[in-house]
Amino acid sequence: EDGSQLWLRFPAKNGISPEKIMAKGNSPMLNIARRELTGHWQGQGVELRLEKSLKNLKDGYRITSSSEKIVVSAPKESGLLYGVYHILRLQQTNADLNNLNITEKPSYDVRILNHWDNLDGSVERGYAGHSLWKWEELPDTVSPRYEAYARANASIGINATVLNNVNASPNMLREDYLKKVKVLADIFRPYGIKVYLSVNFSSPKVLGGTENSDPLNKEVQKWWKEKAAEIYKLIPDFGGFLVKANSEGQPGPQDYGRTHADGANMMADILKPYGGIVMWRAFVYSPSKEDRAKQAYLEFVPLDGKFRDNVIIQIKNGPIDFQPREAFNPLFGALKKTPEMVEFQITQEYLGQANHLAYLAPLFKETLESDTYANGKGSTIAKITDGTLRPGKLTAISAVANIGEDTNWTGHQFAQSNWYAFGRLAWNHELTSEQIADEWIKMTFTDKPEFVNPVKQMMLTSRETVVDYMMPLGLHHIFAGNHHYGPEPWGDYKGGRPDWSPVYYHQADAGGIGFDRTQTGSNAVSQYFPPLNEIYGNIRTCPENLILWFHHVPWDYKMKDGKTLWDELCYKYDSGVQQVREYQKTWDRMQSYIDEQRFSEVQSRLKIQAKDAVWWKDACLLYFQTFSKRPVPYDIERPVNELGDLKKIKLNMGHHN
Ligand code: BDP
Repeated sequence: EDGSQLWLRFPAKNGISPEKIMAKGNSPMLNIARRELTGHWQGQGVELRLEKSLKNLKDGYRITSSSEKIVVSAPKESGLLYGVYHILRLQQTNADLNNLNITEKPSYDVRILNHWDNLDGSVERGYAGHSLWKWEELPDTVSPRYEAYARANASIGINATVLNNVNASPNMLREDYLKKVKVLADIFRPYGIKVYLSVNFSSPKVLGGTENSDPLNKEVQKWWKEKAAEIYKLIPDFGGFLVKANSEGQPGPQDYGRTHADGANMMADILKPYGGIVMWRAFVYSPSKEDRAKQAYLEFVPLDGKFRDNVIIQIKNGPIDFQPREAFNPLFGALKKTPEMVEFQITQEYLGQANHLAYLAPLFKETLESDTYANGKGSTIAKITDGTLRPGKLTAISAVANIGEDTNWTGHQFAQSNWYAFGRLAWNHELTSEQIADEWIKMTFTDKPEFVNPVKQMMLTSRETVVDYMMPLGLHHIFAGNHHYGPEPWGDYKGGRPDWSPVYYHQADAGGIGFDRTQTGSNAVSQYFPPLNEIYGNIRTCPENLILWFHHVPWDYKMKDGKTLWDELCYKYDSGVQQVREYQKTWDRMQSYIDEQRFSEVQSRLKIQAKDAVWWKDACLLYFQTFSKRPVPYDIERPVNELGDLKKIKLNMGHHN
């Protein structure tokens, strides 16, 4: 039992006989639906019915049932396939299959994974082994995992994938690579998954030998046009481009004095006749005096209204970078005319990578449910991005994948739940974290309540636990420089970019700690709509879980529970450590309910997590204590490390920033 089956553990016995499936047509997609039913469905007969009148459901479907028959009806075949996975999920979680009356419509049109996979097989911020894509073997050798990947995604409603890193190699667009991409696209297509590529803005110059890659240069436009024709000839349903431009050293339109809109529109015009889209990333910041958290907003708000309608701005959930907790990105809602999509990170770059158990649905939900107030109260990020408040626009949601060639796909057995949770929320963002965890546990392990309940509790609290032992109360980016795994709050890379140094983010000094983003500081609060600018800007009303994100707070500041800030910080770190110890106890009690292999793999990773939590707590408290000059409250665990020793730890996990 190695976890390779993910949540797809349908009964081993055969399913119903082919005669009990009523479906017209023989397309590859319908045949997959049939195969899943004959392989695994053990209930009443199933009718799959295409119904044009249900057009409003898009990729969705209806399910009705009696004891004799289940009817899945949908406007498109993709809906029928998703409906089949829905009933299989119901069967697997032991739901009552009679008298069903279900209507499902996806929250987003494009539900997309972003792989940060390089052509050499490495994966940027990947912690589950090498890339799943075997570029050197393709197009001739086809790994069975390509189809398994497509099936897993289809089972949760993911319908799109970007195959390569946003730090894109121009070579991705070379003819030989496109032929490899075509093979993957052909495998994914019957599972309803479209392929997209990250593109390097300098591709025309690098590959085509044009003088430059200026988006207004006719030669450059011609190159892209021909490239698009070549791509669509191979892959007629190709989805489009994802672009990281003028960000962290990547080339972009600004290299030629053009704007992000000039760059995005040039590509959008070329993809438009084919139905392709451009996902243009808002993750831009430069080493200027301006607070990094403000830069995307400053860059993109003036361009609102200047983008083509097949451009969508892809925005990270927070304004810095996938931290355990961030305030939401103020760009959400600020663009009134331009479609916006969220970019989450499933791979746990900043949440303990593949060693720590962190169930991320609560983080995803926290963002989606954040009220931007852009159109008055109730303007949640979910409603801004799903079309409710911006009707008639392209809708999409994305996340950086945590998938690699590891047998269990994601490194940590529990990291599978984050892939699962993203897919489920992309399909229906109203599902709760608890519902999703409940399904996932039952499908992945067992439905015994003695297992489900404690494990669910552990999952539901796990992200907050990571926040507590790493960066409570709104602290952020105090990771060791290149690998983003362990703590380095003392990091001060003199001579380098200030906004890559931890001391830039926590600002600890004798007076207190935290980044002043109020009017007396960077005034990032002004980028939020009223009343949020006031709420965040006032230390008395700012939510305490973001207090050090928005304020420089005196060490003796009285928190709502009456403790001083310093004591509160100590208790938070300690509670993070204690929680992980509880998870170890919880997990050890679960041994008899599941297989030995997955049990012991999780057990040994929890040991690492417990050690790391202490490492974080000691490093941060001992270091911050050099400023606060106050004792660690006497009833919490004493440090077991010396600050000097912790400062010497160098992990060999090299990376650029
Ligand atoms: C950061 C990563 C870096 C990515 C960058 C991005 O550290 O590897 O290239 O984001 O999203 O989180 O472009």
